[in-house]
Amino acid sequence: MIIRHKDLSEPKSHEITPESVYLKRRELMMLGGLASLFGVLPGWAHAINSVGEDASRPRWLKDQVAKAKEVKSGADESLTPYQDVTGYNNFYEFGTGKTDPADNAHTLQTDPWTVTVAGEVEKPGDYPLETLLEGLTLEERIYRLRCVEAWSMVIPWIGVPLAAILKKVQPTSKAKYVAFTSLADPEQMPGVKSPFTGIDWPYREGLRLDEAMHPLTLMAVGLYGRTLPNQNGAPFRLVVPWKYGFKSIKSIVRIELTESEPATTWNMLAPGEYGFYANVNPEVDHPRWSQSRERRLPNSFFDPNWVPTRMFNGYEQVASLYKGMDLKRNY
Ligand SMILES: Nc1nc2c(c(=O)[nH]1)N[C@H]1C(S)=C(S)[C@@H](COP(=O)(O)O)O[C@H]1N2
Ligand SMILES: [Mo]
Repeated sequence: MIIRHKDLSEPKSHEITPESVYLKRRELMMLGGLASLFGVLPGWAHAINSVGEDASRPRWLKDQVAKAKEVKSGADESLTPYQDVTGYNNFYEFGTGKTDPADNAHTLQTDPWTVTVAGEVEKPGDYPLETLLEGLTLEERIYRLRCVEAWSMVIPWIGVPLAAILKKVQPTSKAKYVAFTSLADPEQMPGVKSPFTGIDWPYREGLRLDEAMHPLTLMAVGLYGRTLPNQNGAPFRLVVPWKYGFKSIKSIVRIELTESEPATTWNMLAPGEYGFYANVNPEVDHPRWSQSRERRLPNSFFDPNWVPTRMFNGYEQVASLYKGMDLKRNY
């Protein structure tokens, strides 16, 4: 069954991938199972099988991920291969190099995982991840991810709208923002120990409540039909497809509803370069580089694969959230 969200689907004709190019999750799993019996695997199925991150995940999460339903979400472009999605990452808790997270994040312990819900909510508390997701149907959504560094990917996430989780914990009438905090454990995360990032740990992010409630805003627990690899923010991370990637905070341990705008990591570090809103906007350049185009991965030095950057990363249905706001000032 396909759940259709009308306001989410507006694929552009040039972006449509022929159905045959996109191997469906279940077909892949069957194929993977069959093929491994005979010792032949398509390249990326092999890559997934060889990662093995699923082995350390709890049964309940694997089962829930396996039952995810496809939702058309407007980015039916060619998917960025699994190897790039899981091998080229920003996750400074594990180092600042693009391959550091894939090399180092195996030390992250993701089960059991507890999320503290605090602040302006009727039902605060320490929630096991299983309880937060209980009774919710996971959705598979293909989103573009546009990093502020001017590269981008197309990723098939698995998750639930943040709105469904907020509904469980019931924001009070005073709640105006949602503040998120990542795990910051120097024992598990070598980057947290390192003096080189200048980041005041833990990594923090935030959204206005109406942004948080928007149906595009996802809490992801998987990608490519599997639970999230550690380097992509296991076991539970935010995905806000119309904002620069740094808003999509990983490995979340705390969600706090607040009355005032929360402090956010990149804004604390360089307020002139990274704003609270961070909406993808080709007309507002980063002080040190243009934001009018992006390198779509996979690419290479000789074939950078530049594509034009689109307002709100192509998710123009969010424009009404910012009516009357000067997006040059609120970058
Ligand atoms: N906790 C935490 N979350 C984070 C980051 C980080 O360094 N730490 N990097 C952000 C940036 S800059 C990007 S582009 C995305 C990258 O997500 P991906 O590695 O899954 O593609 O994660 C974001 N979330
Ligand atoms: Mo980023």
